[in-house]
Amino acid sequence: MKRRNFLKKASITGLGLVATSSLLISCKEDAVEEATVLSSNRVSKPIVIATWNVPNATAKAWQTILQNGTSLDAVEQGCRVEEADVKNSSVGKGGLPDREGNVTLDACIMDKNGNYGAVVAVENITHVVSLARKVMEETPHAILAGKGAEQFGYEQGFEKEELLTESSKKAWEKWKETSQYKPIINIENHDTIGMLAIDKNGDISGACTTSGLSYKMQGRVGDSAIIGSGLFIDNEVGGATATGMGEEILKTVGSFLIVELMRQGKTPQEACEEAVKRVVKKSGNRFKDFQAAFIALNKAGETGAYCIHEWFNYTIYNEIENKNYKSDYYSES
Ligand code: SD4
Repeated sequence: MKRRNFLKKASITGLGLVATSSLLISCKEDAVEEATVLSSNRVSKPIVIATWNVPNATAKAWQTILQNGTSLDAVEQGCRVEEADVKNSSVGKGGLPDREGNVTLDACIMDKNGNYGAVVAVENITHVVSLARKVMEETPHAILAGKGAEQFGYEQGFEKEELLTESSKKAWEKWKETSQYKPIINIENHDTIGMLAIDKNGDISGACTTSGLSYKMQGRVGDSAIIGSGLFIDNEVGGATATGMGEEILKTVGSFLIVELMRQGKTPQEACEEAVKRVVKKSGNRFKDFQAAFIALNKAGETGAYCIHEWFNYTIYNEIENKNYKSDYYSES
C-alpha cells in the first residue's frame, strides 16, 4: 500500500487528556478526522516517545526529565505507569496470562553508555522494568530469566504480587472454552510499551515492558526484552523500539536495524519503514495476519513511526504537547 508522504491525518489525545488504547481503537474512525498534522520530521529536545496511546506514561517520563532526571530515569518511570495500570492487559499487573493461566512478564532497559539489562518470563513482580534496571546496574549479567529473576527481585526488595486480576482471569477462562490461539491485529496482544527519551543533556535511553502475547505457550519469550529486537539505543545515533508479533520482529532484529540505518544517514521515519518492509518481505504472505510496528528517535530529536497494518499509534511528549499520533502504515491487506 502506498505511503502517504507528507500530511497525515492523526488521532489526537490533547495535553492532559486521558484515553485508553481500546477506546482509541473503538472510536478510531472518528478520531482520525479530528486533526491534520505532519507525521514525520517533528524535531524537539528533550522529548519522550512511546508506543500506543499512553499519555499518563509519557507525562510521567516528561515530569522526570523536567525534575532533572536522566533519560534512563524517565523511561523507567514512564514504563512503571503502564505496569501498574491493571486496565492495560498487555503490560505488568493485569496482563493477560499464558495458556496455563500464569502472567509472565518480559522487560528491558538500555542507557546512554550502551548498558543493557533485561528480565524474561518473570512471575509475581509488577515493575519488571525496574528489575531489568537492577540487573543492569547490580549484577555482572545482562539477562535474568524466570525464577532466578524473581528471586533476585525479592533480594532487591521487590514486592511479591498477584498479577492475574479478576478481569484477566475471566478473559482467560473464556479463552479456555475454545483454546484457540489467534492473536488479533491491534486489538488483542498489542499494547506493549516501548519508550525512548532524550533528556536535558541530550542523552538518549530506552525501555520496553510487556506481558507478551496472551495465551502464549508456557515459557514463550518475545522480542520486547531482547536487545536489538524490542529495543536498541546508541547514544551516538538514536534509538528504536518495537511492538507487535515478537516472533517476526526477532527474526529481523528490527530495532538494531533501525539504529544502524539511521547511522547510515536515514531519517527515523525512513529507517522504520525499511525495517517494516524487511519484516514483511521475510514473512512471505504471513504479514497479512500479524502486526509489527516500530518507533524511532534520533539524537537531533527527530521521530519516526511505521507499522504493517493501520491503527498502530504512538505518543509524543515534548515542550509543546502530549499527543497521540496515528502511524503511517504499509498495508491493510
Ligand atoms: C511480544 N512484542 O511479546 C510483544 C507483544 C506486543 O503489545 O507487542 N504486545 O511479542
